[in-house]
Amino acid sequence: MSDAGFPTFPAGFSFGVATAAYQIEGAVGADGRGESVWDTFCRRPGAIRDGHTGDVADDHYHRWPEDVALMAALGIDTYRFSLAWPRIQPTGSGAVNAAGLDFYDRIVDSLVANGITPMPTLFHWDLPQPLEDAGGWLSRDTAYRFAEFATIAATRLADRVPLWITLNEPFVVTAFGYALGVHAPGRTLLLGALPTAHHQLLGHGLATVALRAAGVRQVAIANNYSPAWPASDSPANVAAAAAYDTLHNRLYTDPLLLGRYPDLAAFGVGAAGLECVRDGDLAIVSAPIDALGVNYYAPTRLSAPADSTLPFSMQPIPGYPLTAFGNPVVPAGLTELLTTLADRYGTRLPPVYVTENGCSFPDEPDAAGQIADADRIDYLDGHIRAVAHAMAAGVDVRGYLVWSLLDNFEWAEGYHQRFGLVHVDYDTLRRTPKASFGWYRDVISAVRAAPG
Ligand code: IFM
Repeated sequence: MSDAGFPTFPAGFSFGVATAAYQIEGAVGADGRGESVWDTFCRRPGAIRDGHTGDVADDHYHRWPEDVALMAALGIDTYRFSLAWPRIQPTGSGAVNAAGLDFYDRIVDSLVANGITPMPTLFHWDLPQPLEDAGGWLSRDTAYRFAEFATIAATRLADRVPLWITLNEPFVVTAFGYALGVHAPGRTLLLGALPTAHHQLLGHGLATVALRAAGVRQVAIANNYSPAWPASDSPANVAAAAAYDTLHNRLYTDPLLLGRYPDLAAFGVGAAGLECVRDGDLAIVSAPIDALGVNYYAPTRLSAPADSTLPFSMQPIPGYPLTAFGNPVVPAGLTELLTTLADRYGTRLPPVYVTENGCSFPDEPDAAGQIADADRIDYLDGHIRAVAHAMAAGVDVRGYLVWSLLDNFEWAEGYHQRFGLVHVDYDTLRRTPKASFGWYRDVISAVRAAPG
């Protein structure tokens, strides 16, 4: 820990780590797993930096006992991971692959045996390819298939898993996957991608009902948020920031917590809203949830658009250190985000978990084999304090999960961004805890010893 003034957290506050299936598992052809959109996208020339794929990743599929042992050594309360839909239901509908369910069953058992609460995410972007071939999230039917998958997974695992997350970052799926084409499935529909926002949220709502029917006690969704900072006080820049805030932050949360879409007029979407929304959908989308997952990495600075495609343009944020990904390190942005959510949604905001927060740096072992990632320690230290500040301001935050346990496949960046507390040598798959691993372990144990 960095100093004696480290904040306290209430007893019961969860510290943990997060991962996602396609980023760590590898073994894409093992034991009956079906193809996902990411398998397909990785084969598209030029889609992924240096042609990397998730075929092997961290080989967590075979090495998970070692990874659970690492988590036990870290002393975490909660492990957030995702269930690969194509491993469990290879074509996205119909037949279930027993070997896929068995894999997650073993992991859940092992976590529980080690005193770690499993927190699964049902969809962290690896849509079964046959569903994409039928329209993917542009198709309303995918929402119903997702609820069916939720039933299958929860029927097997709900007895040991208290809190389930439906979707991870639906904004990224819509924006990167369907609007800009830099993620799978690589569509470039720009605002034509908006129906995928509604169909994902509908899928979330339908899955919420399905999970509860299968005995799940707590349901959440993990959205990524970014405080939208205008580049100046000029009305045009303030309007640009408001437009970005709507598209990134409000579009995926107003329907959940307020039962309505925000005004999308800035995007040329008329007063009637999204045409794909049917009567009764918003009641399904806004079914009560038990927690909101908040993923935070950095704020976004906006100015009036340079061209007419979108009503904003993104600007660098000067004056802060940068991660290897080029994200500015702004811990206060996390406090701002959490207090803004509380102000915006008031009593409708359920308890919050910070379900992802972390940073990539070019960590490599030194001559002695040590990975001295002081910049990650600074990052995490600042952001954990930022959570404490938000809690002191009255925000009900119940947990904080570091992205990520292991270095892993960072989507279009391949293996070039290392986010792990544990270094992975991609030639040997050897795991080496970085200095931040020991630091986080000590934070968790000190916080437990002195609850606030
Ligand atoms: O690696 C991703 C993760 O899959 C979703 N949230 C952001 C992380 C870092 O970019």
